[in-house]
Order: sequence, then structure tokens, then C-alpha cells
Amino acid sequence: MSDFNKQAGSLSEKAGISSPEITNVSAINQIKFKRRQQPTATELIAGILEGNRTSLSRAITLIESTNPEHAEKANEIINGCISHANKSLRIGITGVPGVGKSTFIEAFGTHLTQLEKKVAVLAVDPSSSISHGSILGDKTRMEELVKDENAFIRPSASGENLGGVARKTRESIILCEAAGFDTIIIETVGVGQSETAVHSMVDFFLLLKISGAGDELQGIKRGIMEMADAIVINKADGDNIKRANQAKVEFNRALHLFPPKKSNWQPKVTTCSSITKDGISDVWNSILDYFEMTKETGFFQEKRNEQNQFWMMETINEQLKQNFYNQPEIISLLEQNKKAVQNNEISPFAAAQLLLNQYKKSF
Ligand SMILES: Nc1nc2c(ncn2[C@@H]2O[C@H](COP(=O)(O)OP(=O)(O)O)[C@@H](O)[C@H]2O)c(=O)[nH]1
Ligand SMILES: [Mg+2]
Repeated sequence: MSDFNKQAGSLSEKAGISSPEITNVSAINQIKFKRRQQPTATELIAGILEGNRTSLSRAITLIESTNPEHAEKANEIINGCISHANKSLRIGITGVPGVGKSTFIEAFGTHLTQLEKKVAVLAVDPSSSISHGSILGDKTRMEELVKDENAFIRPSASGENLGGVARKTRESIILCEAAGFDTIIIETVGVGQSETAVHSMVDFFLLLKISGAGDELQGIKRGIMEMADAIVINKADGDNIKRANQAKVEFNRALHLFPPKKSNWQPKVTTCSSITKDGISDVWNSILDYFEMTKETGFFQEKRNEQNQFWMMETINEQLKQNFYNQPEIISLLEQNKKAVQNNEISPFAAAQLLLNQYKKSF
């Protein structure tokens, strides 16, 4: 029995069988070590630029991590990728739960990959830390797309607040673009504030609706209608076609009441079925018209510049806030002052000032 077999306990049953020449413990250990070792930022950047999905996934995991060391590495990767990004079209999709966003993305995304587009699907869902990533469950609605080698689907980052989740998604967009994905689809859950966050990171914002209940125009926040570059009435199939067409007329009428958009684009209302795929290619053609127009007028770049400024400010605000609330002295002083304010022992303004003064002392 060779030395090697004596050392490698699990292989000792092979006693009597001579081990092949190339098996040597140090080589095996080296391979094992390499596998365990985390790739460096440089290695991940190289992998992303080659379009390697494992590198992309790993880098996004670093972005999503709350470990400060990971954050530093993530920043290095983003910096290494950013000059390769920006060459995609970013499309946001919103609509109330059940309207068919995931099913639509499956149909729409598959249509795009058939046109040889490379599609990345991300999500902004601040509730996903509770529901463990709704898009993950939604992956069952994206059976084709999940298998598609020209598609990359990533569930929403989890996080305590929308700002953090949105920032992580925004950073992930950069990495997806650097990895060669030319169409980025961002799904939002359609409850609460996530729409505004998604609107501020996409070029085109699509509102998905369904007809029915006779209250088409109720229940949609005016602000979301105003943000939409297109309204698509989904589930226009079977018995529903007629109602969907009626809804289309109503939405068109409603949209004309809004002031013209800064882009000068007149949002369109169309119908589609994510099941039969009717109307899916029209949605894409309309989006292409939008891009052609806004690139010609310069609005496309102008909007991206504005968004970049916005994200810089958001990141500063976010970090300042986090930094403030995470200071141990602030945490205890805040609790004391909350009680004091409640008992009318101090005015809310004086209490705030006291806390801010304490914070300034920490520099
Ligand atoms: N008939 C019909 N059903 C649809 C269509 N799109 C989605 N659905 C169904 O509507 C339900 C909700 O869809 P889902 O994609 O999960 O909606 P989400 O919550 O907006 O992501 C599912 O049962 C889908 O099968 C469609 O175009 N036609
Ligand atoms: Mg969904």
C-alpha cells in the first residue's frame, strides 16, 4: 500500500489497488483549496466581462452582502465593470400582484431571446426578505426563460429597506450589462413605493393592467399612470378579449388627460396575452420606437445622466442615515430622547438637535 493510500483514509478500502501516477495528495489539496478560495475582485471582473454567469452571480452576492469587507470588494468590481456597462436597454415592469408580470416576463423575455437578445431579469421587492424572494417562486412562471442560456434571472435582494434593496438592484444592473446582457428587465411588486425606485433606474416604464371589475381607472395611483411609458392590458385572451379592448379605450382616454411627458413620448395602450403570446411582439416594437425617438432627441442620455446624479445623492443619503443610526451612542440617546419627547420633557426639535450634536462630536 502506498503512502498516499495510508494517508487518505476514505480511499483505504482500495488497498491493494495501485493508485494512478497522477494522484498525489498535495495536488488534490491544492485543487480543494482553490475551490474553497473566494475568487479575487480581479478574477470576478474578468469572468463577468467574459460573460461568465457564475462570476456574475457571485459578484451580485457580494453586492447583496451586508458584510463591509464584501461591500469593499463589490465596489471594486463595480468600478471595474462600469465602463463596460450602459450599453443596454433597461425596462421596468410594474402592476398589482396577480396581473401577470412574471408570466408576461416569461413570454416577453423569450420573445427577446428569440431575437437574439440577451436578457437579464432582476427584481425590486423589499418584502422579499419576508416572503424569501417572491421572484424565486415566480421562477416557476418563467420555466422557459430559466432554461434559456441567453437569459439570467436573479431574485430580489433582501433588505430591511427599499433604498438598500433598490441600490443593490441598480448596482446589479451594471454588472449584468458588463456581462453582455443587452436588455435588462426589472420587475417590481406593485405595492407601495418600489415603483418610484424602479422608475428611477430604467429607460422605459411599463404598467401592466388587466380589465375587469368595471373599475379600470380606480385603484391605480395617478402617479404610477403618469410614470408609465406604456400601459399593457394583459390577459386579453378567451372571453376576456372584448373587455380588454374596452379597457384599452378607457385607458387611452385617461392618458390623454395627462400633460405631455418631458420625453414628448405619447404613451401607448395595447393589449396582450402572456399565455397565447398575442400582442407581445407589439409591446417590443413600441419600446423600440421609444428608444429610437428618445435617442434621437437626446432625452435617453439626459434621463440616464439625471438618474446617475440621483443615485449618487441617494447613496450618500442612505449611508449618512445608516451611519447615524448605527452609532452606539446614538442608539441609546435616541431611545432616551424618544421617551423624553413622549413625556413632554423636551421638544422634538431640541431632541433632534441634541442627537445631531452628539453625532457631530463623533468626527
Ligand atoms: N388567461 C391568462 N392568464 C394569465 C395571463 N398572464 C398571467 N396569467 C395568470 O395570472 C396569474 C398570475 O400571474 P403572475 O405572472 O404570477 O402575476 P404577477 O403576480 O403579476 O407576477 C397566474 O395564474 C397566471 O397563469 C394571460 O395573459 N392570460
Ligand atoms: Mg410575479
